[in-house]
Amino acid sequence: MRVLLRRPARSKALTRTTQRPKSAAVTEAARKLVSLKVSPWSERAKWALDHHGLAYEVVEHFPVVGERRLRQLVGPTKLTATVPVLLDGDEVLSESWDIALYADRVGRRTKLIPRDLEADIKRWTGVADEAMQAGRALVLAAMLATPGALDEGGPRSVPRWLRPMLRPIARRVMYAFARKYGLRLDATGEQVAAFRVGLDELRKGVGSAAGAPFLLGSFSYADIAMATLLQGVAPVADRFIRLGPGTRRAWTQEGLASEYGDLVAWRDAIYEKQRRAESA
Ligand SMILES: N[C@@H](CCC(=O)N[C@@H](CS)C(=O)NCC(=O)O)C(=O)O
Repeated sequence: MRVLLRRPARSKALTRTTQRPKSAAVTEAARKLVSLKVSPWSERAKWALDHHGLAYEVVEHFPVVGERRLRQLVGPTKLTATVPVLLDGDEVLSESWDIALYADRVGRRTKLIPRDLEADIKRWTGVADEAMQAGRALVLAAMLATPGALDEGGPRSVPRWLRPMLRPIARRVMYAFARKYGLRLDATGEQVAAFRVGLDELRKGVGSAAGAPFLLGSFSYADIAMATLLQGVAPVADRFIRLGPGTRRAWTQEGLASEYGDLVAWRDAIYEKQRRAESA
C-alpha cells in the first residue's frame, strides 16, 4: 500500500514521500530513496530494492528546483548530481548500479548481479545508459511540446486550475534541465538513431537468450536495465508506474513503439513476471 508521509520543514525542495513495504530488519525511516518517479534510473533502483524486499521511503526529487539539496546530498566531488540516491545511515549511494549492489549485499534473495555475470550485466547497463541519454533528449523535447505533461510535472500541491498558468515556469525548468545534461533538443534524427542502437542490441540479446525471456539465463539486473529503457519508447502500464496522460504521451515514441513492438512485449512480460505492482 502506498502511504503519503509528511516531510519535516527542512526538506522543502524534496517534498513528496511515499512509504514502500516494511521488512522486519529495517524501519522505513532508516532507508530513504531520493528518486524521480518517471526516470528509468530511479526505477532500476526501486526494482532492485523491491526485488530483495527491502523497505525504504521514497523522497520525490524535483529537477532543477531540488538541485541544491541534491548537490548537498551527493557531495561536491560528483560531477553531475543525479537521482536515484539511497540514504542508509551514513551511507550515501548516488549511482543506480551501486544501489543494486547494495540491495544484493543487504538483501537475501537471488542476486541481481552475481559475480560471474557482473561484466555482462555491466555491459548491458552501459547499453541502456547510452540509449537513454538519447532518450532523455527525445522525452524532454516531447514534454516541452505537450502542455499536459508540463502541467503534470510540478508538485501535486499546485491546484489543477493553476497549472496552465505556470507553464512558462515549467518550460524554464525544462530548459535548465537540458543545459544540465548538455541535451540538444533539435537533433531528433541523431537521437532516434542513437536510441535505436540500444534497441537493436536488445533485440539481438532477446533473440539469442538461452533462458528466455531473461537476457542472461535467469533474471538479473541486465533485464532491469534493459526493461526500464523501454520506458522511453512506450511507458509500462500504470499499475507499475502511474503517469499522467500528458506525461505518458510525451514518453511514448509512436514510431519506435511500433517498430520495436516485440521489445515492448518482452518488457511487459518481464514486468508481469518480476515486478511488484505499485499498488500491491
Ligand atoms: N549514472 C546515474 C544516472 C542517473 C540519471 O541520469 N538521473 C537523472 C534521471 S533523468 C536525474 O537525476 N535527473 C534529475 C536531475 O538531474 O535533477 C545512475 O545510474 O544513477
